[in-house]
Amino acid sequence: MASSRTEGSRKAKPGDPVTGRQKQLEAFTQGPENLLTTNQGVVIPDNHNSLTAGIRGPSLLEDFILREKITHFDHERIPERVVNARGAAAHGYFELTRPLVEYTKADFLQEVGSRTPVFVRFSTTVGSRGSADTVRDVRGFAVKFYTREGNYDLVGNNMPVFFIQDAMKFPDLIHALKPEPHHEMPQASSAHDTFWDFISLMPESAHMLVWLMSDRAIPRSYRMMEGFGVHTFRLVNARGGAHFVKFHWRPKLGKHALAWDEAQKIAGKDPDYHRRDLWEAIDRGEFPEWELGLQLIDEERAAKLGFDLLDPTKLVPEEVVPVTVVGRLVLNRNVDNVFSETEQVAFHPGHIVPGIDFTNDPLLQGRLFSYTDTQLSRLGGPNFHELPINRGACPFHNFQRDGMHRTAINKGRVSYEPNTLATGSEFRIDGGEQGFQSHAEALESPKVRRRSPSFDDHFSQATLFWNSQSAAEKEHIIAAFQFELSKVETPGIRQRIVDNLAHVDGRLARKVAEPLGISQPDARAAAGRSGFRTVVTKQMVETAPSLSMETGGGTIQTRRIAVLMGPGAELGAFKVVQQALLDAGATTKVIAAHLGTVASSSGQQVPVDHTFQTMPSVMFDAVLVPGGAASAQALLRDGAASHFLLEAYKHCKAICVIGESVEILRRAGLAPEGGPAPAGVVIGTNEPTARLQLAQDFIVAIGKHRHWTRPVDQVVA
Ligand code: HDE
Repeated sequence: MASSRTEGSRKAKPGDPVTGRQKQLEAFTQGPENLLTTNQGVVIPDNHNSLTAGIRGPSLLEDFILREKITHFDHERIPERVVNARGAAAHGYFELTRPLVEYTKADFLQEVGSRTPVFVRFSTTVGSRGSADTVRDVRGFAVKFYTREGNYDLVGNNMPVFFIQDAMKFPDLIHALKPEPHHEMPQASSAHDTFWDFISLMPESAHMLVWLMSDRAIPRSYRMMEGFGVHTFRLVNARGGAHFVKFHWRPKLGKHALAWDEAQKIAGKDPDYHRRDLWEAIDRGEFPEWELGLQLIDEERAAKLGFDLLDPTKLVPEEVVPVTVVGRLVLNRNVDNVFSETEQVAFHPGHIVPGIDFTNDPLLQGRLFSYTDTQLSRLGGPNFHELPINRGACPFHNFQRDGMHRTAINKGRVSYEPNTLATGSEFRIDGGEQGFQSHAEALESPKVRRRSPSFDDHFSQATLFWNSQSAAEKEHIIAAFQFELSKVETPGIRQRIVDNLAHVDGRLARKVAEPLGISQPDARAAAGRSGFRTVVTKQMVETAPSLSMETGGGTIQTRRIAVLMGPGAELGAFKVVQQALLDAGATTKVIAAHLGTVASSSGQQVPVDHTFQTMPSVMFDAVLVPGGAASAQALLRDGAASHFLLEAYKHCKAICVIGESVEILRRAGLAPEGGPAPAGVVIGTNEPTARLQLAQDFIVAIGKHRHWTRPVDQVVA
């Protein structure tokens, strides 16, 4: 029977009682439309006072207006997602830029230029709904395509591999990772004993661990984050021919991270940092964009990769199988209501369309029943597909009936198939080739409960990832391991981790162990533990540069630049630099000691956006300090102003100091006179002929995102 969506388009017959009632309702709703009513439509005369017996007497139970309001309020919460509870989402579209007819019959992947509406939800994994955005964590990257053949959900992460190989271990992983059950601490953090205890006994997690300790786990923005389907899927063409496929989302703005110290500070200063960033960018019309890239692999190639494509702890380096860009994802509309859309959206890796299929990845297989199951308790019943955000864009009809929160009004006496009594012919099964056809993979084997030996190599790709990082990125990974393990109270757990790490890289293990008060890493001790496999496979490449986030430079579009100003600032060179930044798509904000205006050296009143007290440096990508002796002196006298600049310096951000303002760095022992400027610090004068070059140098420095090689240990901030 038709859903209410299809019923809405049904032709009305004369005398149809429903049509009559609809007309009547339409006429009614024109009445009190701007007046507050109860849920039954009764106009509410007073929304401030309860009904009481006498002016100072007790409230009356008969006050249905008060009762309805409070009862609804009492039930406003639904269970938060057991994982990925904290999310931010937006609407947009996917546009195909390269036809995939050869590989898949999926309708939305056929015609170049075709656009499919999408809803995308980003999330952290471990924290609860009210936790902070910038914690060290894996980010969810879930995309719902509303295609003409049904909804297709690509429910991925911002890292291409996962902690475990088999769904059987997922509840254990999440129990270990979540706050410890006796005191519910720590929130949204893996830095505690139970996580590392479990992980130290699960060598298959080694690859994911180095990703989690890398800068990938602290993205600068959702807009600057890659996405991955993680599992290997299949594309199936009209002839039934299949290819394995790995999905990649590549951000147009480049992939960038925060500094760890910065991420922790932002968690306090603005816990909504990532969701605000996404919201504001879309609000300003700077629509975030990603390319969809595919790695297409035939069976023959798959057999030669040296690892099992069904193992979700492995990735296929782009250097081995290149990524082909086939489309773009654009997010261009913020949600209207977070609960109705971001909260109630129900993703499911099992929502697929003809032309896309699963593989036997045992982690993926386990997800296929879990996601419906979780919605049953989270969204309260089996009709969550009727919620507006989850409804397919194409008609859907079947004989499923009733249940909690059913909104469709199914008509007629027939709710079974086959039948001869239904009046329409639209719900037939035609028995032909139409619709979803599973890839006819040949299967004949005994039932087993055993891990495939082809999954046994737990470390080679962790080593590949480590070897592919820049020197600075390696230091960040070491520091992250040290940070997390320093929070682990049980020395034996710390020891097991570094023993395992010795199988990834000897130096990594030794450096991590240094501040932990434990013995030297012992690879043999790790290898002797139960469940440990010492299989090492030669990888097809020794390093994969695509795994590093450090690139030569890129756009500065949408970057936020702080301008530190004191009274008496010279605006000449500053104005040229500011204009160049704006032309390149960045924004500037003036920060000063107080709101209102600040007077320049020529007496011009410059409007102030924020104060040093209320807007910290961690909210910006770079800092610009105009010249002028009086301004520089004022900034030097103001601890908050100097701290602002030094903290940005410590977080390796691009800095441009003009004229006398260089003194702020000098006083802190940075940028000594006569010496070369530190990496990413542009020192300029007010000299008119040098202004354009100054602006250019600063833009290049911002484009590099961070200057991680800058020595910062001595910086007090
Ligand atoms: Fe999920 N996962 N997951 N997961 N997952 C959920 O579903 C689960 C896994 C991922 O923005 C839950 O609707 C099991 C891998 C994302 O709404 C739940 C297993 C990957 C999101 C669930 C996995 C993911 C979820 C919680 C192992 C990366 C958020 C609420 C078999 C490819 C989607 C919900 C959103 C959400 C179960 C493994 C990604 C409980 C059992 C691997 C991005 O059903």
